[in-house]
Amino acid sequence: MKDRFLCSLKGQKVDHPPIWFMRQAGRFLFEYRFLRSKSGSFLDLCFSSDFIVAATLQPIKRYDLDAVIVFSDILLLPFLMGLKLEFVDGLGPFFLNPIRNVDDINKLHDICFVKDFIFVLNAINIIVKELNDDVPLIGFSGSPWTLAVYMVEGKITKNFSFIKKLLYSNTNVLHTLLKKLEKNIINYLCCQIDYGAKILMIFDTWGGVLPIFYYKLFSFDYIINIIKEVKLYKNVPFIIFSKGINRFLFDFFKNESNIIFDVVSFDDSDDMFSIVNKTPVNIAIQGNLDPCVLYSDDLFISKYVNDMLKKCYNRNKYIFNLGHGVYPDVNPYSLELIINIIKMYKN
Ligand code: 1CP
Repeated sequence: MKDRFLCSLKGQKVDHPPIWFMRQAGRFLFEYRFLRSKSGSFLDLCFSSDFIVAATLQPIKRYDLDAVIVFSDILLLPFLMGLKLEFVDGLGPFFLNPIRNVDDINKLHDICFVKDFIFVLNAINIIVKELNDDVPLIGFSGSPWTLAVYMVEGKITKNFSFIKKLLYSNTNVLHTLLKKLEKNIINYLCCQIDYGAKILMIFDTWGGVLPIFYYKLFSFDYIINIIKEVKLYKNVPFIIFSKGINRFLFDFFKNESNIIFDVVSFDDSDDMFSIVNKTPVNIAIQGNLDPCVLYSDDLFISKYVNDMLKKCYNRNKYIFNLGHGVYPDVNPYSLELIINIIKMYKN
């Protein structure tokens, strides 16, 4: 079926739930590792339109998927705003000059759109032509809070002490940084629409490290502002990825009827039954299969996925995905298995 994803978001009947996987373009695929081994650093690859096109299309060439996500990284935005970034194999990203005070924030420059991001935007343009309107391309950005976490901590962290120090001792400085990010993210997402992205996604991977009562002020309100502004420009569907904040969202759904985002990508912490019950019918549900299930054998995967589908298959506006991205050491075959299970599922 053509464009299963957008049909499902419009509430139309689809033959089976749309399927895609977070981090479907990347390290778990042999063909990605092959391309990567022939090229320079990860960052070099992120700046090559040819590589972006190739890596984005790899999963759709291998699997029958209903969306592609542009191969890029949320950390390119702070890099282009002036933070020195390195990706160290096995260790992850490092900012060599992390943000620690207002002077550091003042040194960040606004991105020059479309010039600074032209390598991604040109790639989006080529990919969309190649996809021929059969499946949509998902554009994305990190949330201001999640980007700020990396920019202030400088690297992957366990206790988030630098960003929380800023939050508790210099709140206004943190808001200055979040506001600056918000403005650049809005521009970036609008450009992605201009070049052909049909759906946009905001990754708030670290929202859940905020105390629940601060989540709204330091993360959610910024995400909502971004969505409002971008939708004024063009009304494309928005997915929010809500790692660790289901409790907040369920309370929000109880009290708020005018919801501006279209899809929530749920992590694996709640049972699908409770997600279906607590999410309003006009909001699409995406997720929440534990990515580690993909390490198991066929029988277990099949039982687990079938149990999950029982709880959500008949819900209008349900999109299959994992609760987080595909891990790099997963066997690519297990994705194919899951796709077949969904396609063959009978109620
Ligand atoms: O080849 C390599 O070694 C680099 C590994 C890699 C890849 C393939 C990184 C480094 N980023 C990416 C691509 C990427 N990152 C995509 C496009 C591919 C796809 O989704 O199919 C996307 C959407 C992201 C987004 C991203 N980057 C997030 C948000 C989503 C999430 O997984 O929580 C975050 C937190 C990052 C930071 C990042 N980038 C890379 C690393 C190692 C990290 C640190 C966090 C991590 O380990 O995932």
